[in-house]
Amino acid sequence: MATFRFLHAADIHLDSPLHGLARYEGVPADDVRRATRAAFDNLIRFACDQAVDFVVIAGDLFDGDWKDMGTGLYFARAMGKLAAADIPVYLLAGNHDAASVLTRQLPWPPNVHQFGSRRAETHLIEALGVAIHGQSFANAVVTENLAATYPEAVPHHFNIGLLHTALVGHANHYPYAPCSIDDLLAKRYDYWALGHVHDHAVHSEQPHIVFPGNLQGRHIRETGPKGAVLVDVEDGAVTALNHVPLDVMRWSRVEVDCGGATSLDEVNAAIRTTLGRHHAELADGRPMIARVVLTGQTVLAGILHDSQASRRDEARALAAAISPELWIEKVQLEVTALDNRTSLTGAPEDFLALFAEAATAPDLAQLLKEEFDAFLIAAAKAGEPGDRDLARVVAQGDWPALLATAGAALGARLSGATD
Ligand SMILES: [Mn+2]
Repeated sequence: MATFRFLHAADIHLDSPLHGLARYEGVPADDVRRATRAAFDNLIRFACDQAVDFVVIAGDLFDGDWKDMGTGLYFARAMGKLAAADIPVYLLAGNHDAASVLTRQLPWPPNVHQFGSRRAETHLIEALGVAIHGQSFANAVVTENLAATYPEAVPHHFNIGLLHTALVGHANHYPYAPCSIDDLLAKRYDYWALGHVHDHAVHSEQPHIVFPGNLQGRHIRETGPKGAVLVDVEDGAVTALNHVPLDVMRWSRVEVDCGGATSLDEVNAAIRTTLGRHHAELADGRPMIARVVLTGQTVLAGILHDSQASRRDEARALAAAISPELWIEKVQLEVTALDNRTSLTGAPEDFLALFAEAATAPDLAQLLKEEFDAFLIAAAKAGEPGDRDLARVVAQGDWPALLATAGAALGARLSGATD
């Protein structure tokens, strides 16, 4: 049997929007909007550079019905480039681009072979001794086991099963065209080119049962390198299988341990360090969109929860200093307060530290002002003799002075130095 290489892609979701960057000062909106096309451009260029013998696309090439003909015309041009390089493409429709979902059509170049949705079909590439079996989704919701009715393997050929399926199920994906690994093994094909699940996964190596994952992450649940799988076949056996990153922007979830932090400066320092390391290790030269997740037990838990918008703005500023192409989608708070015993013994010191910090940190002072304004005004009006100074600075709205005074008074009370 012949020696050849092919590219296996799926879940390209052309022209799908990227979620989570709306109204973000400085984000290049055009690049974000074009990301799925730019990743597909990478795939076309890679296929030509590697001179692959053919490309298979296992469903969800499109994200849904085209808003206009632009999406289809873009795809037709991309296929024209593969045609010029003599590379045929075999594709089927998944739940997002099922026959019933797409109301518009265009004639594809003759190098594009699309599987029908009425029954499983087989396309042969005789020059390579390859048989490709597949069936498109007729509707968005396919609950029957499509693989069960796929044709028998063609003898003396390298048999590829192209299928859009959730297998026996996946937490993040609808259970469409369900089937088991055993169902697939029973067909005695040489390679199952699957689509639908957006994470790259190799479920079997004898024969190969592979999800390439989607081509371009589109939101924070699609993190890490995204791309396609390059498969080398020699004399009927797979000799190499490589996941090739082709994405143009990369999503990442960055956990920052704030355990033990006692000031917002320490939290910011932890964000800066962790984000910087993460970016250096995982961005791979691409723009990166990160979600910062603050974790750990800290006395600052309450403050962090109350100042989420400031945290996001500060994280965005810290990110910009690491790289102008590092964006913060969101700061998520998973910090917890210290348990009661710890906070009882820790409170006075931490509370004083907070006041001390607030005197020189405008953000924190503002936050405390919002929290305590009403209380302090009421306290000042109560007119206790010892609170004269407090009453004066409250009246003047002199917050740095107020914090220093309140902090000193509080310290004195907590240490029992006053009666
Ligand atoms: Mn999909």
